[in-house]
Amino acid sequence: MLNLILFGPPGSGKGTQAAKLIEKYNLFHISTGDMFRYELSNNTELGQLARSYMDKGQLVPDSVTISMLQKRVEDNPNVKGFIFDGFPRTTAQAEALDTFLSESGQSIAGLIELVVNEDEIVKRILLRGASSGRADDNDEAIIRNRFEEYRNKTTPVGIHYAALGKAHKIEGVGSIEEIFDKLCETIDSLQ
Ligand code: B4P
Repeated sequence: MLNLILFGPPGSGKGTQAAKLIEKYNLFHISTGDMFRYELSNNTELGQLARSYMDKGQLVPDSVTISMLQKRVEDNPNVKGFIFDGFPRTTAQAEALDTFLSESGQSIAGLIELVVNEDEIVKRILLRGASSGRADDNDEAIIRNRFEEYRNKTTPVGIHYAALGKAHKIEGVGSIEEIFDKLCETIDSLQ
């Protein structure tokens, strides 16, 4: 199994690149952001809970996120591997992921970080906000709060995998194709 974490700040292009990578490598895409938005659009209890955090640019609590993610992994035992997009976002999520993967003899092959600066992020997300209908994409203060959450709570995840010798960085500014090529080079070096 090839299990990859696509890492980087909000709006760094994780979702954009994951869509291309799953086609090339035939992997199963898990985006926690997409899962929460699905629950939200169906107005489920989980969706309502997630909305109260997402609309403020805050992370949804670990307890909720980890069990949702674990279930999605366990529901798909026969895939070639997973691309985790937007997960893990805290050290507790990373430790939980490592533990439940190891329980089935699996592990993370690598974490690949898309490096993009804050001003570029704000520009991209506001542009997306014009058409996405996402409440968290339309307000610069909320976008900057998402970046702050990333800086405080999510960057330790990169450090966690760097300590295991599994972290890789890629410049995330440039054309989508250029970034995709660099990602593929890194993934091919892991196999
Ligand atoms: P996510 O859905 O993960 O949202 P994101 O960070 O905005 O997306 P991404 O980095 O994938 O950017 P994209 O490719 O779309 O999270 C949303 C919220 O859900 C979080 O704030 C949090 O509240 C909650 N959540 C999710 N996971 C969680 C977890 N594990 N724990 C707790 N809470 C969680 O790209 C962005 C834009 O840039 C697009 O418009 C795209 O077209 C553009 N773009 C992409 N590549 C580009 C390039 N090379 N050049 C120019 N523009 C580019």
